[in-house]
Amino acid sequence: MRVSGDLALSIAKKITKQNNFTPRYANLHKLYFKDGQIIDEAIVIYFKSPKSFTGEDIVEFQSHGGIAIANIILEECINNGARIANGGEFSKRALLNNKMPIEKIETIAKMIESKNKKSIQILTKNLSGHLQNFLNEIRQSLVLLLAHSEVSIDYGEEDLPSNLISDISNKIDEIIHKFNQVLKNTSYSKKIIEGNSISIIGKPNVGKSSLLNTILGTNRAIISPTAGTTRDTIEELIEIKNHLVKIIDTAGIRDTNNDIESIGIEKSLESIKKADTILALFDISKPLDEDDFKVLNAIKDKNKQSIIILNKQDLGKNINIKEFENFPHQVTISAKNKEIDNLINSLVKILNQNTLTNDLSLSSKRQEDLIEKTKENLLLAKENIKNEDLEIFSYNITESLELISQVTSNYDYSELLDTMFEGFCLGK
Ligand SMILES: Nc1nc2c(ncn2[C@@H]2O[C@H](COP(=O)(O)OP(=O)(O)OP(=O)(O)O)[C@@H](O)[C@H]2O)c(=O)[nH]1
Ligand SMILES: [Mg+2]
Repeated sequence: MRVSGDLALSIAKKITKQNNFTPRYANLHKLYFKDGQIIDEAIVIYFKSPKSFTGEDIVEFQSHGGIAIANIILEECINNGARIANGGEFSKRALLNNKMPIEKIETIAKMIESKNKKSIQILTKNLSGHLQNFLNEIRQSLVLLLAHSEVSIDYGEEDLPSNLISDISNKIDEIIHKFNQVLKNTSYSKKIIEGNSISIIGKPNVGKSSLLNTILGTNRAIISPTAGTTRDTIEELIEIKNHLVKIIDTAGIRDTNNDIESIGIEKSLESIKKADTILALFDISKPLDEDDFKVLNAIKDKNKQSIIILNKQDLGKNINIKEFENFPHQVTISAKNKEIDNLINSLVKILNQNTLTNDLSLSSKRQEDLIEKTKENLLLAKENIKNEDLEIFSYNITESLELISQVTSNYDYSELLDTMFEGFCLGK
């Protein structure tokens, strides 16, 4: 347990009935109730302000495990003047006391949420000043552009070197290109951090939910011989050979008059659009029908990877596979008999194409928004320099500088703070 703030030390003194705490020393102390009765023994460490995580006085209690002991110590802290921290309050205080820059806090928040090793690998890069360096470089280029422009304004347009406009334009293009790369890498990293979404689609009864269950190794979805069993999409996160994936089971696609089923089918079609990879299921034991063609149509022109899955191989083959000629990935499985190895291999091959790059990625929506807005201003600047509108150009560059400064500097973000920190776990 961690207590932060002006009262931290006095609370520690009251609970331990000790007066001497050497900062940063771990000592075993008895902990007492107010009436003198012993609660437990615990290691108590005092971090004197400003040398602590929050920058304030902090006392940490390392008690024996178990919820009951922890709750009792917590209660005693509260009885002596502490209160329960709000979500992310420790990090918020660290930020306000200049112990940690905002972009680092955003990265840590993402790391806490992370569910696999690859995500951590991506995010730790952001802790080592990658982003700071990148933005400094951009900032220097912008300052240089601004200087060029200001000088030209001062000296009058007759002194403008003939190639100045094209030089400035090219420089802006270079910066925008760098931003685009970072944004692209960010959306790519996000997939790794949040999980590639993989949608299982097909007409009713082909075994979509059976496949979901077999992949998960649990009875997550209801399975039945009645067509139209799954009415709503079901999402589950799972790690497949070190790849985090979000598997989505959907309602079977077919013509229906049932209102509820129709809503489910709308969601299935929506899920095709959102998915990174599609698993399209067909029953190998029956000839393709109209509904199967509807499914094929829905994935035909999509610019994303699809695997054609011929399920129910245990029932024998009665399908014309010519219809699948244009799809490079095809596997035959039995979801019911848990024979899905070739599907997993095929899927892993697709997922392996997402190899990690060393490029920078952003770790929050706030950072992305600021980069997008900076980009917009630079596009305006480019337009204005073409029209030799130097003053407006300078204004656009100044705006851009201000915007990218906000990515890393403790700018005025008071209203942003609460929304940002409430997503944090307690005690972080
Ligand atoms: N023989 C055989 N039957 C299977 C196989 N996979 C699924 N089934 C059966 O097919 C029926 C339908 O399976 P579900 O998994 O509910 O099918 P679904 O595609 O989710 O169906 P909807 O939710 O209605 O769209 C069930 O009776 C399953 O037991 C398989 O590989 N072989
Ligand atoms: Mg189903």
